[in-house]
Amino acid sequence: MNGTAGKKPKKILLIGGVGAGKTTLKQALSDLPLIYQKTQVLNFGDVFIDCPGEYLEIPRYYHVLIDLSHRVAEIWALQDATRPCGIYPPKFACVFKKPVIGVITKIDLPQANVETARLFLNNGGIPQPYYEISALHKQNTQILRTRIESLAN
Ligand SMILES: Nc1nc2c(ncn2[C@@H]2O[C@H](COP(=O)(O)OP(=O)(O)OP(=O)(O)O)[C@@H](O)[C@H]2O)c(=O)[nH]1
Ligand SMILES: [Mg+2]
Repeated sequence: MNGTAGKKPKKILLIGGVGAGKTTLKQALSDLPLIYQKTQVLNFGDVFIDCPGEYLEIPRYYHVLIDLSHRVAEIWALQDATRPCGIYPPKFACVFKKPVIGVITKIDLPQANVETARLFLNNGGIPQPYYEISALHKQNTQILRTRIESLAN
């Protein structure tokens, strides 16, 4: 990761529904090829903890996300802008004792509805402002890189 050489980056937990774009965002920010591979198990990287979307979609796994949150500096909560339903229960972000940062993904797609995605994140108790990005086209991702670099300081 640029700008973090010699420093130990603080970790980020990526949460979001199945297909929200967690792994693609991780790849984009790690300068890895953008290769689709369904996340089947927890993945611990230097910066990101990436988990299967089922951990958010199936309430009996919530405790895993809460346990993982203790290992990270902040949580990035992704919302797919093309998904017509919200995935975060009301005020879900309040269960974490770490900052929760909202990231709206897939804004490049014609069917993306960013306004609705904002409402879903807001309903989940995730505070604005939100990062609105396309990981696939690396649109607005530079600001997230800067965020990671600031965490490493
Ligand atoms: N157009 C577009 N497609 C995206 C974007 N981000 C991810 N995708 C696509 O959405 C699909 C799912 O992306 P993943 O990154 O695997 O989603 P995930 O959140 O890791 O999903 P799970 O591992 O199932 O939890 C892939 O086909 C990606 O290429 C984006 O910003 N724009
Ligand atoms: Mg994944």
